[in-house]
Amino acid sequence: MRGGGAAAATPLLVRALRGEEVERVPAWIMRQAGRYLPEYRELRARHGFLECCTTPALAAEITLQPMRRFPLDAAILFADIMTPLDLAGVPIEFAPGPRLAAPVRDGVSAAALGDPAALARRLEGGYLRETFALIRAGLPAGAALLGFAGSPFTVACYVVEGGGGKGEFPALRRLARTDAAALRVLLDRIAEFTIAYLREQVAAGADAVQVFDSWGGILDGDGYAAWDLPWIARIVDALRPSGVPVILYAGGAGGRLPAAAATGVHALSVDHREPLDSVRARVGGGVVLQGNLDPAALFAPADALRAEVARVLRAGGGRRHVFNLGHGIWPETPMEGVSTLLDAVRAGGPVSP
Ligand code: 1CP
Repeated sequence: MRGGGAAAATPLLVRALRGEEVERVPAWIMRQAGRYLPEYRELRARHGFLECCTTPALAAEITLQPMRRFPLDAAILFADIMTPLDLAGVPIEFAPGPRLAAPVRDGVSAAALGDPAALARRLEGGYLRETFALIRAGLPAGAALLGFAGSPFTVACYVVEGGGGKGEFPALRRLARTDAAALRVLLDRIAEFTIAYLREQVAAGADAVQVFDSWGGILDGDGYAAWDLPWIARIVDALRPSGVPVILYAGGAGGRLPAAAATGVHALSVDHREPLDSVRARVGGGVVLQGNLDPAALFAPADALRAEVARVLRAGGGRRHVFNLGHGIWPETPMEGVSTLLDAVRAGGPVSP
């Protein structure tokens, strides 16, 4: 009974994120609320996407939907990486990915994107408190409640392009070479929105937060160091006094994972391209690793899926590991796959030190 009542109440996921020895590897699934769930599709048929994100009862209901079906170790707030911009008054539509009628491609538009202080005032004590309270009330015992935001670079990809396009984001990559000052103003502005949004999530009771940097991998090494990591580090620094663990999803980071770890994040969520044991050899023992089953594995027959889960657990080494996919779950995913995956992680057995 290490530490008595208060320590016993700390969710398994949070203890794992702190690097403590845990009784088993915790598991949750990126984008676990959403389109593969019939109850989500049913609710979305009656409500708009942005309405779902910012209405406490709807956001809480969608957050809890996967928790009712599956033995997940964390719930993650239902929202989108563009939600803080929407709250700051930037006109955004979803079809189904984000679309901006007025992409930002110069310093004047970047500076006019909205007022971070006004957003912070609007957020403080607002809808997120009610949303988190509703989620907390329905959360299974022992499960953690995660908040999240996009990285400033990844959000800027959509803001400069005006949408997702082919995922290459040429408009932003061109801007970095033609008007670096404008891109800096934009990233500063988005980082301020993000810090206000994450601070409010922490105040509302988030046990940990994840920063989704889905697109940093499109940059070359110098670009990653220049345009992505400094703004992630700023967010980590801003949250450090709260003591709340920060997970960074570093999609496509590959060889730059050690640089990503140097931002001071508690955990790195890595994509499926490389086994966790070889990632561990490069990043050292100081950071928790999260991941990294290929989302396509959920379509495999149950035995093959179990074997892949076992392989990921072995590569994770049983300690300083949080089980997850290497990227968000696909909308067509069969639900049996999710059950098989989570049962297999739990059956992975007690962790040997
Ligand atoms: O029709 C609908 O219902 C909208 C589809 C949808 C959903 C369900 C979008 C539009 N966003 C979301 C929810 C969402 N987005 C969540 C909460 C779900 C959960 O975790 O349970 C999260 C964490 C996100 C984060 C997000 N949005 C990322 C980062 C994670 C990743 O997968 O890389 C990114 C890149 C986005 C942008 C976005 N929003 C929506 C779509 C379809 C996309 C990506 C497509 C594109 O690039 O065009």
